[in-house]
Amino acid sequence: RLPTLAVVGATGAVGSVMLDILSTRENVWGEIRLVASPRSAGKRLTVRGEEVEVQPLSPEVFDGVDVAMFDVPDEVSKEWAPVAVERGAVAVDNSGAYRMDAGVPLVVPEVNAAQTRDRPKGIVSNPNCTTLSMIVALGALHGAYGLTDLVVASYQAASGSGQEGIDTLHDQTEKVATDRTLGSRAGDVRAAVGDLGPYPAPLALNVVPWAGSLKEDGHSSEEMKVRNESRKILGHSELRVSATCVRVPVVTTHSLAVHATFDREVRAGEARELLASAPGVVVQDDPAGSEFPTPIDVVGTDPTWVGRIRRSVDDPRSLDLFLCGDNLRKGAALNTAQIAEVIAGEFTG
Ligand code: 11C
Repeated sequence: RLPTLAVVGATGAVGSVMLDILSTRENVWGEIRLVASPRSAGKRLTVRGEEVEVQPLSPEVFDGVDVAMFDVPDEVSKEWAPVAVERGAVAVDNSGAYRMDAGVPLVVPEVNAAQTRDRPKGIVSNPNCTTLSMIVALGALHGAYGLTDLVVASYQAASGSGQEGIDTLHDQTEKVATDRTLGSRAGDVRAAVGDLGPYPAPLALNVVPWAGSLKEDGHSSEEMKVRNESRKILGHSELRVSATCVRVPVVTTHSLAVHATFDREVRAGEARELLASAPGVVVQDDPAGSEFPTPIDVVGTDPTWVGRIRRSVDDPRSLDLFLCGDNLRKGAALNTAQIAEVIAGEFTG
């Protein structure tokens, strides 16, 4: 029997990408049930070429469901993932609600797929999109050289903030598009864009060194997620991580500049070969030919793209890298789908 899947949050930014992914990957599912808030219920969406009516979130909607994916805010997952589990489903959660819970594995199939089975609460968690946009490549390097330190600067896309982020970036870009004087005086862009949407400063013609909420000692929640989730996924509780998370005027695809230090000396050429053969990683690294990943070229693709691979000038144990990953695909929907497929394998043998 093919397992039944519920997609909770089917109408959101990640949910729409999920329907595309479910329609294009090898089908491992029997029924696919689409679920959303009562506000979006009744809509008809296409998955696997068929129209399916969106059902309102309720305990009964999980009856007969084997795997329930959640792409909803933390508080919704917190309340509803246990309900799905109680009704017999395994929950795969893409919110931050359970990621650091000791009874919930945090899984990236290319790195730690086996941990999917160790789920005492019936929940498997999907990492934050910023962590996910680098961790497949870093997992491969860690396996070979043993990571000790990571210094990360992110360049995060607007769609990390959902549809509201995308709309804000487009609205602001429209407002600044034709006035060629903008950006030459402090405050002129701020006055031109008006509504800031979910951001603390204008995103058009700007970069904003902030993502998430304020945590201890001035770190943002996003920066703490990059640190804590990287440690958990790599099974490396001593890993030293410094992250600065920055929002940039890109619609979709997060980029990261990473300075990674290892237990032993590394060579850029060897690291490049290792990354090129790692599942889920593509190396694009020929600066002489202007070959390196950029978000507008990576968007819509599945792998983690890596370029600008250099050994640190001052430390033979360190590499500098630039990585890009589609934050809605591998960063969210694709990784969730991959975890769900690992679980589906338990049903079909
Ligand atoms: C962003 N990474 O780009 C965030 C969005 O913990 O799943 C995802 C937040 C999360 O704003």
